[in-house]
Amino acid sequence: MITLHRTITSILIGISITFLKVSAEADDIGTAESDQSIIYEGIPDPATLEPEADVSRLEVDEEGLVNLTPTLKRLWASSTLSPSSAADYEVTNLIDGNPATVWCEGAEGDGTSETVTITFSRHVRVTRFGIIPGYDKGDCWSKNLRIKKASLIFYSDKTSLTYGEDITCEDSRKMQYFDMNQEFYDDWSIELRFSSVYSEGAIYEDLCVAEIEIWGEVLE
Ligand SMILES: [Ca+2]
Repeated sequence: MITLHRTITSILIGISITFLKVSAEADDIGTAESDQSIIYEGIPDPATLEPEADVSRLEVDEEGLVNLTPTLKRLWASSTLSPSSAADYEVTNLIDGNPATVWCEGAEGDGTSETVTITFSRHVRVTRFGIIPGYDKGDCWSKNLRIKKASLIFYSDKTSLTYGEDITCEDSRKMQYFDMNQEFYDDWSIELRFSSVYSEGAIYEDLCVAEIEIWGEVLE
């Protein structure tokens, strides 16, 4: 399902779009929060955790892969929808293990070109990327936009590209997995950039994502 043939040209265009987006966002202040940044500062190696430590999200699957999500250093979104009376849409909702809580983009338009950036705190090998590509709560799924296509762009620092892959999601409210094989060192990042959406039934022009998961192995 992953297209492995992303060209350097398209990647460079993507980078240019990033810079353009930064400029555009300067005009959007007041309509959406931006520069959302928080998160896990990293946790100890699972083998060294104290018994009372919360290891609930460090599960190991049948293939021996570790859920690397708790080892993330930073999670950042290019924009975030302002909270409503019903919920907030913070980027941390992407990794809280609850499909009913979501991150929603807060930019003008349908969310294409918006990004979520995941930065690692450890040297890891990522072999599987999982995503629930919409708002997995009641009829919120159909009322909001869902991810159709996105790019996973890998950075060894803020500007140095290492590789990229495209993914296509089903319009289906389940965790969808994409195989990959990429090492990341401390401070290396994956940028998730949305390129098209499903909009059938939507009454809000907000792209929402319920969860992401990153599986692989801790190398050091
Ligand atoms: Ca969630």
